[in-house]
Amino acid sequence: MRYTSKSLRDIISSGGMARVMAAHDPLSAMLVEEAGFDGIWASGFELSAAMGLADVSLVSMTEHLDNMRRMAARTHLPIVADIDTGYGNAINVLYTVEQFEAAGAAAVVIEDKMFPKVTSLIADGRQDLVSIAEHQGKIEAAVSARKDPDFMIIARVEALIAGRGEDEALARAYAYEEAGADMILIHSKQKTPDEIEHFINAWTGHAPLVIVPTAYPQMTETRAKALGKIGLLIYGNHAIRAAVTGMQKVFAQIIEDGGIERVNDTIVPVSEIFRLQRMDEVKENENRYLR
Ligand code: SPV
Ligand code: MG
Repeated sequence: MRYTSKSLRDIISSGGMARVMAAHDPLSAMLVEEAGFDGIWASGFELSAAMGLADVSLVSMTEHLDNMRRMAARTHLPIVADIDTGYGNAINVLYTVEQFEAAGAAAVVIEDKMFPKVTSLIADGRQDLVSIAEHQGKIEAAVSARKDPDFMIIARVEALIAGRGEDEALARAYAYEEAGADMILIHSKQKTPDEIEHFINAWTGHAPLVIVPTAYPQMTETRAKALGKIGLLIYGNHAIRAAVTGMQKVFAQIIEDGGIERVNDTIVPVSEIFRLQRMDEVKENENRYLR
């Protein structure tokens, strides 16, 4: 059974806060599900990194969609697709949203940066934004393109990332809510939660907020819930960072030792990979069907 977009909307509209973890391929998406998160973040940053690329609009929509379909085929959780700027203007957004919904996403996040975008957390990044009116048009296009009313359109405000201050961030957030966004993602790269908490306390809109607390890890789930306005908390890049941590450690040890004997017991056994690959089902099917 695939969860529907409704399951994500259900959590949020009942006043809950959904916890969504990043993934970059079907296996990491499966591990997100097994760990007990409420959804999967189809992160542009993670997919770019997994392809050995910078997160600067190099990965094509087709590559992102292929990965989305593969993740959706192997998991049951709702998938929140990070579609960056929507791959162009409002006309491109119409097609992009249609494609991501058809590929199995439960929600899309569209940011108000100019295409091609530059990754948000980089120091001194070129952070050009489109006008408020242009992004409103893109959000309206996204809303009109969805088929399932429970498919969520999340507008992402990059004004704090671009250093434009809280007043502009709030103006943008209210404008995108007015354009029909179901939720507003407000992003910050400050090293403490102060900036984001100030914005959240100032927000008087009805749309629940979305945060990605990568830069300010002091923001625990308890602290986020206590703010009372957050519908979705995204762990933005912890799958790829965990994978890199694991591989760097093990590869270095093998080089140092000149063999695999010492690392063998420090990593999951091959049987664990067989379990994830459902080899038990393959065996059952062999018994049933192979003559
Ligand atoms: C991503 O994970 O691709 C994001 C979050 O957009 S961030 O990298 O923090 O901008
Ligand atoms: Mg992204």
